[in-house]
Amino acid sequence: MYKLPKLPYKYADLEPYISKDIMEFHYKKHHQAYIDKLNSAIESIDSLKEVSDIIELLNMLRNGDVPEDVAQTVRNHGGGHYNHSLFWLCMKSGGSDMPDELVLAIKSSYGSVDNFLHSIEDMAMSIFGSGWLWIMPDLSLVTTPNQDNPIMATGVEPIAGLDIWEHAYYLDYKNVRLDYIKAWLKIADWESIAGRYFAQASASTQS
Ligand code: MN3
Repeated sequence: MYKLPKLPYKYADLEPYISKDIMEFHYKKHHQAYIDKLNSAIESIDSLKEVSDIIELLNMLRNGDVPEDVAQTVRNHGGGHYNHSLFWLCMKSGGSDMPDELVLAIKSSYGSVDNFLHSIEDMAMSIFGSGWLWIMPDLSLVTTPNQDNPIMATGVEPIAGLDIWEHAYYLDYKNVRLDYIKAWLKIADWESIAGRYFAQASASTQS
């Protein structure tokens, strides 16, 4: 059975960029609902209820090891659980500076950090309807609709995720998605994102 992960900050800590009201509702209502619906879908399925790692469950989904009658529920709500768990870790009160090594890697792919940040804005703006923007371990940017994520398609874990559902910003920014994206970039926890970048880079060197 899956549980809400502990938030690494308080609901109000991301203000003024994301309000306490959005954080509290997003975490306690939306994320909890994904977990509840995922748990109730798998509680009677022996092969799934023993799996305690959401990444393993999403890989089973990709490999066709989730029974067809619950596959869409696992996709929507298991995706919702994984995506939000990563999303919370990508933010921090006041944000954090990019470590130098990450800056170097970004410059070699994008020419400059500004280009990279503008690419994030452009890609996130291009999403039609609800979805996510992902930063991948090779620093490429990927978008997915609904609560899908790259693990479902390729097994590769993103290093950061940005929630582009209206529930993530409407209360603060109404329909002005770009203002939300720019605000998110001010509270992005680049140290946390870089930690996942370096972990995956060293894992791929060893394999
Ligand atoms: Mn959300």
